[in-house]
Amino acid sequence: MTQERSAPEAVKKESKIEVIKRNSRHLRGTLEEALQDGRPLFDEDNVQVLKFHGVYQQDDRDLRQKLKKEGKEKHYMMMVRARIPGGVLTPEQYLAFDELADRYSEYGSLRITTRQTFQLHGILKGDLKATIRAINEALLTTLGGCGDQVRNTITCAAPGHEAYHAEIREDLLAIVDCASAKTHGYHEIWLDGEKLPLGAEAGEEPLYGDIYLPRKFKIAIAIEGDNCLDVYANDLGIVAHVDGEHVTGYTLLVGGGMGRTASVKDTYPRLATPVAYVERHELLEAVVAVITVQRDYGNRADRRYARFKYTLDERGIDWFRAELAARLGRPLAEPRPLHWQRAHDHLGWHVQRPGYGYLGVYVPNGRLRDTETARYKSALREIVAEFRPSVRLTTQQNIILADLPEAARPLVEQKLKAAGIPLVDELSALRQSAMACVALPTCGLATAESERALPGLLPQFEQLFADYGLADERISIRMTGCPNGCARPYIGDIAFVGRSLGKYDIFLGGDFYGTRLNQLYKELVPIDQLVAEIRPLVAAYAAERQPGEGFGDYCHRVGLERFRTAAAGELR
Ligand code: SRM
Ligand code: SF4
Repeated sequence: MTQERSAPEAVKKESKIEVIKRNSRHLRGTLEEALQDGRPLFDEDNVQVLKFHGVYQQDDRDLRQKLKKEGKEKHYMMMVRARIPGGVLTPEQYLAFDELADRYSEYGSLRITTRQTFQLHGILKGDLKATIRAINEALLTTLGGCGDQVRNTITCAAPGHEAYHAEIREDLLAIVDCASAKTHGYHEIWLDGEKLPLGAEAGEEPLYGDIYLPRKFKIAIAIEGDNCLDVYANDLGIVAHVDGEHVTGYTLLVGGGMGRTASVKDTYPRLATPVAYVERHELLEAVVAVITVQRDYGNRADRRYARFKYTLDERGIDWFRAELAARLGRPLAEPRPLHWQRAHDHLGWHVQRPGYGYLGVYVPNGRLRDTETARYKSALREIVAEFRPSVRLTTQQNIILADLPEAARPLVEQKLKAAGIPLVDELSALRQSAMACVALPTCGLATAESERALPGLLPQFEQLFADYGLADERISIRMTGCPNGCARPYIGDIAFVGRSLGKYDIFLGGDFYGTRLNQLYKELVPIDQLVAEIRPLVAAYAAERQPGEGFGDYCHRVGLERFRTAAAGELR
């Protein structure tokens, strides 16, 4: 395995965060002391170290102004992100999270993320240790939820009885095991683990070394034909080729990423590029080699350019292929051609194996809570407690209840209906594929609403498409509260990217299969004009589309310029 460091380029000047990482003694920082200091917040160095432990320091942004006026400090609270490889949970683990949300989250909710894990928002500093301990007692961790390391590794959440499902799971867990931080500091801080003797930390991180990766690193394993998880948005995308029963090998794609900064013009989203094919037994070695290339060559001076995509674009894909081949000690095989037949989430009832099925349940923006109209949290708790399904969180923020006996299906569906939770046939195609990131009030980077805004927009868009006889069209709408792209907006048919409170940039022309970046259509559009801005394009699409052509494909084919330059109202 290629874990030794090959000579890195001379690093010009390390960014502040690199220094914090280096001084943290493998992520210990002064967290233990800080947890005892009675203050509601952590200092800046510990805030950075905490991310590696799966914790973000936030404040309730709804309260900011009021507290400021009253001369009080912000209402600090933590977001805790678990690491749940492939989104798979036992019923006991699901119930443990459900209870943690009741006990410690100020919002009383659980949030399924676009990388198929759970986030708990609104955890006060004084409850942090108990929360993290409880997650570990449920045999899960938060280490690797965030920070400059390999993040939650994702895969298609749909279960199946064919051997390749188990093989992919095995390969995913091997990657997770190998790419997880090994620091003992996590156990020392949160689980009262015995402390290592001074200096013994030196060899703790064979893969990451003292300063971990230059930036976050995301890995996804898709199954050939099904891009439900947006494989092209990952630093390392892995596509499993199957012969119907077994995995025959994997195609590797590198350099995907969504993040951009609106004011920094040379930051951009990028689709991962296919670079090589590996046999199944070669996968782990290849994954480690790819990670080490980024570890050794990624930009450690300026975090804005530290993602793998910039390393690759700066040096070129040919350079990368040569570097990877050198690290593996053999020439690379060409990537296999990739074809996608589906990309929607696995909602509704599906046969899993004889006598058993799984039910994909739509969760609006991944937020599990009880409201006046839908009791997501309590209904799912009751169902999981009674029927003991295995639970799978999807990368489109939904939930799959797996291993359900067929006889349980009507009972489960009845419970969902009674709780006001729609089944898949009650949902428009548009709603099934819509996603919004968290944004306000917890995200410190949000410049606009997203999770709280999309539910108000969806009925208007449903009406718009219905007006043109397109109610059943599969169209992906994605919304984010800033350009960072947490709901992967730049590969949706339609995206609204928050720029300032109430104003969004509109992006159009991606495709439903997530294989093409969309284009900026209009900037800073007020939220109440989003539907009107899209209407002329929907009208033209309805009139001019080719058979089977998706909305994004149509926009891409005819070009946005025609609509951009049309006088307002002319095409409505
Ligand atoms: Fe994200 C930062 C939420 C998936 C790109 N993301 C953040 C933070 C932690 C804000 C912060 O740094 O203070 C957000 C916390 C909000 C909150 O209150 O919960 C946040 N990101 C999320 C989640 C919860 C969105 C969701 O609605 O589900 C997703 C959690 C995933 C997980 O479980 O690990 C989430 N973020 C993504 C994705 C999608 C993906 O990975 O498939 C992306 C685009 C892909 C990519 O990484 O390029 C993404 N998040 C970012 C970025 C931009 C990174 C960049 O390269 O520029 C940031 C900002 C940063 O890292 O500086 C960010
Ligand atoms: Fe926050 Fe921006 Fe990510 Fe939305 S896209 S969760 S606003 S960082």
